[in-house]
Amino acid sequence: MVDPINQFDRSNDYKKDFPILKREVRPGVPIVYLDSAATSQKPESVIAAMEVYYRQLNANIHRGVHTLAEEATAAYEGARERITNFIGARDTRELIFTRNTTESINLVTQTWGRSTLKTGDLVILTEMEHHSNLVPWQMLAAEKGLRLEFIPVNDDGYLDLDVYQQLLKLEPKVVAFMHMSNVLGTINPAREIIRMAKNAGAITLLDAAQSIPHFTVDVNEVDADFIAFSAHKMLGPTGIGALWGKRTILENMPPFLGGGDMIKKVFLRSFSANDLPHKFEAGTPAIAEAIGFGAAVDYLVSAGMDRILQHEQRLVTYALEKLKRIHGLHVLGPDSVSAKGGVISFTLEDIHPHDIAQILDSEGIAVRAGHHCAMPLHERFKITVSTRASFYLYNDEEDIDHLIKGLEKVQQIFR
Ligand code: C6P
Repeated sequence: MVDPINQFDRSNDYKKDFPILKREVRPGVPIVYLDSAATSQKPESVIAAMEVYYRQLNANIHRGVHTLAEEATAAYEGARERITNFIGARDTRELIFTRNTTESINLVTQTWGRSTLKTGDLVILTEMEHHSNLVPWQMLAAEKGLRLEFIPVNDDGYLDLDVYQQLLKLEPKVVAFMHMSNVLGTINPAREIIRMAKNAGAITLLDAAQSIPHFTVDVNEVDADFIAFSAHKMLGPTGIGALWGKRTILENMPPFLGGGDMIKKVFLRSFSANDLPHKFEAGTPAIAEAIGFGAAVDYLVSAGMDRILQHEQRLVTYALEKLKRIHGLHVLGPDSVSAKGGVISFTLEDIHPHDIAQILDSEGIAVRAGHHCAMPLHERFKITVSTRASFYLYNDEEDIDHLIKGLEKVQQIFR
């Protein structure tokens, strides 16, 4: 009998669905794409869905009564429905299209935060946050006189939940944190963190930019009040993301941007806001991108989220095993896959990550070098930058073998 998981691992049929993975970066040098945490590649079906919109359906939505407008609206709203289902939600009014995770978080700080929080209120974040879940809160804190506290990260790359427990005694109004670290790969125990926050009476925001693309996130199970994510990290196009929020909270929030589509009635000196989700979607939205986002979700559903996580953890196990043998290489974060997704950041002796990434690029290997928009986290580990390899369903062991060979070349050059 064929073991479906093993077969998935060895043959990796998914690669063939991604046209870009067939290209060479230079003649004779095929691409080895290990930068999916920055943005994922797009399968043929996503590219085709967007092309169909432009070739056959192109019209503005929610406005016209002509055939094209009706079909485009149905495709856009159909995508919203599929994405809503994908995260286990039941009500499409709770799924707001934004530009990306960053905009989703800013929507929360600028509407819910600005209208609800008061001077002296406490917001709990973590030391591992991406700048997207730090700077919007810092901006609001400066405007409203809020206090910010941070759950520390221990040396192994996990959040210190004992300190968190103590911080909760200070009665925070908000706990906002990332589900999976884009640097350490740590998968935080979201359900537990949210349960503790709720017991303390706080509203919760989950930055799911790196989790929803790679494993099942069910909104009912994690029970956050807000969840932010981006299409481009989950096989979809750039320029579109989503904010999911609990309806009772969204309904009481003031609108974000003002303009067309977000209104019910407009007078010269006032307006009334539209119903959810349109209240938060001002102006002509990213229609083709929403349709591409829907197609991306279809692809992920047919691949199977559990298989994707299993596959990536298998790759991480394989990669960690090989990386450990490289002298002078230090992996940041958990060295066990049980709480780690498909992200490995590391330092290699005192070789600058930009040099490492450049040499790897000469071999066709794409990795990310720098602070990965997490400067405070790097500071926590007393470094400024690192090199990061990240995986998705289209990667295989061969890609990792290329990475290891590339790193050996880096060492030879610097020796
Ligand atoms: N991280 C990375 O290379 P946007 O840019 O809005 O789509 O996503 C922002 C974001 C928020 N949270 C986390 C955990 C993220 O990883 C990211 C994006 C990319 O790590 C680009 S900096």
